[in-house]
Amino acid sequence: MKGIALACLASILIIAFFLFTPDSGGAGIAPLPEWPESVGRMYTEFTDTTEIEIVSKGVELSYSISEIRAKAGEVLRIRYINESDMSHNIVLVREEADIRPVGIAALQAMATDWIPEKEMHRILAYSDLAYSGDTVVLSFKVPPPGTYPYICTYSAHWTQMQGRLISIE
Ligand SMILES: [Cu+2]
Repeated sequence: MKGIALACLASILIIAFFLFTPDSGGAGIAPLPEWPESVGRMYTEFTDTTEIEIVSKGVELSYSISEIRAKAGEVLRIRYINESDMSHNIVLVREEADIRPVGIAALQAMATDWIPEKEMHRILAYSDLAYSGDTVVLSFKVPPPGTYPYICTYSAHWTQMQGRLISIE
């Protein structure tokens, strides 16, 4: 009987502890996600202007950096070095839902270097088309906090050739 009473008391104390312990932090700011060290695919340097280099090599449809973290409002300067065997570009769109319409429309936009004029409202920034061996530079102001996909719109590469710019406060 004494044992049961003690167990009850212990339970009440545990419940009371969780009920009355204040939340830690409390500022309402979600912590930034952790990024794996090994990926080597992001930049977190915060200066007024951040310059990064993105490279594509060989026949793979990919960017050497597929995740960029940058501060909203700063100028991000991307040097895109195309060491691959094909042409590529970098097109930054407003949201995930823009990838497909921009990618599909680009298939009929050869005359404008694969930038579809009718979908410009979905595009935030874009580079020149980089032919094999070319380096192109793309500069833009990092948009408000959020996630912005970037894709290659050359010849249906958009289905695989993607990255994400994560704008943080
Ligand atoms: Cu491409």
